[in-house]
Amino acid sequence: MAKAKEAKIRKTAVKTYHNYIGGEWVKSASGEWFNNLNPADTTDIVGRFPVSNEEDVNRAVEAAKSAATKWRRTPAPKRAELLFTLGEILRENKEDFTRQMTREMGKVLKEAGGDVQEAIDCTYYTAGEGRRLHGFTTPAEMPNKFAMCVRQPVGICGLITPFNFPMAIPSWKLIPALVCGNTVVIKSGEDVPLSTINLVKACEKAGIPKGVVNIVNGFGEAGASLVGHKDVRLISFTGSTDTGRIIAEQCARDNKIVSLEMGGKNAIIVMDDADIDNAVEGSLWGAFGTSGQRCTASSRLVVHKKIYKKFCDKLVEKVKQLRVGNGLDPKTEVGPVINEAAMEKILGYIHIGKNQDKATLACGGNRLTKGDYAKGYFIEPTVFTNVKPGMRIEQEEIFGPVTSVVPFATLDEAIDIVNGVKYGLSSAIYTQDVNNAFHAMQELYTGICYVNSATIGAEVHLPFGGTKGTGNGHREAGTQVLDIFSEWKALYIDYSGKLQKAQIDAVEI
Ligand code: UN1
Repeated sequence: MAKAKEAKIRKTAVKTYHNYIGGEWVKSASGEWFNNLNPADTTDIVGRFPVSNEEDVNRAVEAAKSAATKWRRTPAPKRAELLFTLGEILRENKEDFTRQMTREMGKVLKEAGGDVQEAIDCTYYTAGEGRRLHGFTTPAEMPNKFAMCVRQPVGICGLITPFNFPMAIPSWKLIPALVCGNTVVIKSGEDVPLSTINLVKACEKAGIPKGVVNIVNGFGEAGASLVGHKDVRLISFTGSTDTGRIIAEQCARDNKIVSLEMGGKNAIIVMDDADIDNAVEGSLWGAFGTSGQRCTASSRLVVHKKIYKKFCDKLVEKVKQLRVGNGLDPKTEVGPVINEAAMEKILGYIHIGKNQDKATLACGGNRLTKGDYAKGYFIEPTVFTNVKPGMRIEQEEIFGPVTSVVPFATLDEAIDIVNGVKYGLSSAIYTQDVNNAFHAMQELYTGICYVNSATIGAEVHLPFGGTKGTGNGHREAGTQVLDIFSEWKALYIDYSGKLQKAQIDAVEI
């Protein structure tokens, strides 16, 4: 009896979610499911989600194909009207979506709210493109001939999204893809499927036609099938550099468009003329916000040796006071990391920092296991000092609540340190000297650069992306993202009534 009751509770307590294909919420072809766990309390099952395979992806791509012509021919301002409605729906549901995001991803409520807000901002801003999507005209070289350029959609887009910004990053890809007239298949991040489903449900509610937006949930098999599908014209991926490289290779073989946003090893330079307290606050936020799980995280603090000790003392004192815990508790400042594998990787880097690099562990360094902590993936905010350029913790992306403080003597030396990694996403400098600021802005080879602010906090109307190992030259957000999701078409109209040969016929002057 007791057992039956327990089974019933479990059945009703764990909600089941589905794939969205061709306007229907459907099970996966295999009928398999996976549990989505709360990383702050792994006894809390957020929901069960379909494990999708090639068959599911084929169906989703088929649905996207069926919807493509009508959507492409829908005038862009009309497509955008639906997106404005979507923005309204996201705004109305912000609180719910925020709580659900914290529960499945772990980031603290304020930051989850920021994540949903970023999706709202992206939706309103990019929907505005429906009445712009500017092309251009230019003179033709022959008389009585007109030349112009317009954007055309690329076709079916596969969007593969990560765990760390469960609604913002899918929106960065989805909204511009839609405003440009593409249809899409999203493969959600396996640790955060609920937030992406919330976004897709909002699209359904906004009246976006069936088949225009499809979502398959699951793991690598679904992602690989999407990348390998012959009818998918474009892959937009955010995630690890290793996976991105595999995707790029496959896309090169199939001649697909591919846009990649990958790792970072971002740094803040703190000059001896900086406002130290402001720099410490910025470093704290940049390094430990989202438990360091941002591509833009400030995982290196490159500090002038004249103020090095003072800066480190102040920083460590503040880091020790950070409140680690369940993100649903409004007092929490640092939540858990996403899953066990991530926790092991981060602890592995802490071990490397201590034993191989032989940097000084100034604070933190351990998994938290007492009481409720034991149920989740909590790591103490960790600071390494006396870190030297070239050490592994200084070079490799850790993606956790760990930062390294590196001393330097001159600004040019600091710039070399910041640039001396394989990534190039974000950088920052704290200084009160305008010459230092402009020199750094010129020399730091990153896609984003901040002055007197941390390396995180990009806004949606500016381009987002990085140099070197961070990406492949594309930029998301801003109007620049339109260059990913549309292709240029050059149009020539000859109204001379006769054959005119460009480059060959002489034009009388
Ligand atoms: C990411 O880290 O993958 O600039 C995205 C920021 C956020 C987006 C980060 N607006 O930190």
